[in-house]
Amino acid sequence: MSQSNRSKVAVIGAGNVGAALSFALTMKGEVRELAVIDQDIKKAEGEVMDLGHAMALAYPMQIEAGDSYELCAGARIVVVTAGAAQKPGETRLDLNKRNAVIVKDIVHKILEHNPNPILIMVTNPVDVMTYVALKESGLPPAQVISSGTVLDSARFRYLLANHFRLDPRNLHCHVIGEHGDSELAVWSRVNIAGVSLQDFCSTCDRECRRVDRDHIERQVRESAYEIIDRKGSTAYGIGLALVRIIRSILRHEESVLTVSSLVQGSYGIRDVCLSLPSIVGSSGVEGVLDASLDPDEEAALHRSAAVLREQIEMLGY
Ligand code: 6V0
Repeated sequence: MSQSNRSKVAVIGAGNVGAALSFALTMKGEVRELAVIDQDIKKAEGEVMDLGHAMALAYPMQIEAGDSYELCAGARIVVVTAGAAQKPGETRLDLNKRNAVIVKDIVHKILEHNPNPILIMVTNPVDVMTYVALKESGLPPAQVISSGTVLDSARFRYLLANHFRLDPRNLHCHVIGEHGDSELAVWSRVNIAGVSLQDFCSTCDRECRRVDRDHIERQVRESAYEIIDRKGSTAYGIGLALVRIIRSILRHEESVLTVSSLVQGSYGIRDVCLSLPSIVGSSGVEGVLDASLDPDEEAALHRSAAVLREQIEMLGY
């Protein structure tokens, strides 16, 4: 890490997510140096020119664009958002295979110029791609993480906060497992300003309906589809979720975030990457909060791990 600039971030992929992340980093003044890399060099250059003009209005930093992985040199964090979108008629497995080829290639190119970064994967299916990046890079598991269900947990907080008419920042609640259809909301641990869900509902005088758990959980799980159906892609939420993770690493905040990383025995699960509440600091994932879950939740987490394990095996790992 001695060669790295502790606040340089490189973003691979200048598409919707890469651009939203770069904009959010610029607006928040989180980094001193930003590199944006895309095989479509004009796209990367266009985004960086546009961001450059915001510099005098936001926070100064150095930004550069290109198609060369040399730009990753010295970055403490490299975020991988490059990937192919699903083609009409293409199966999920075919997309997985295509993105696995892209991710393998990108990871090797990053390491040629930067042997010890923290990798943050975003490309979907993100838990599977995190596993591919881990195996291909040979980096310590703590340093290969993904946005996992950080965004899903934020959606869960937002929806519950709307229900209770409260500030979402006063809600602690997590979505864990796969970032995808088998994910689960951990209702047993919902905490509203220090009060359990059960106690909060029994003392609340707002006369709202009982929390419709299935409805909220379905909304969390399906919101990406709903947004994509309306505007073609999701970007702002994931952009800010990534900024939250990056800040916790660069400032060693040790925030508890549901990033995805290699699970090494929690709840008896091994050799798969999925999201659990994790302590995120300057060396990546520094610990996992794997306190007991309700039996139904633990069973659902095992099912989610099995779904991911099957996808990993289908890629030949
Ligand atoms: P996009 O807008 O199509 O951008 C992808 C970018 O990647 C394009 O600019 C491409 O030129 C570039 N690219 C493709 N292949 C390569 C390569 N080999 N090397 C360099 N650049 C390359 O997609 P968008 O930004 O919307 O999404 C990117 C990925 O993020 C997709 O896999 C999404 O499914 C995934 N998302 C993951 C989320 C999460 O929570 N994990 C959330 C949103 C999107």
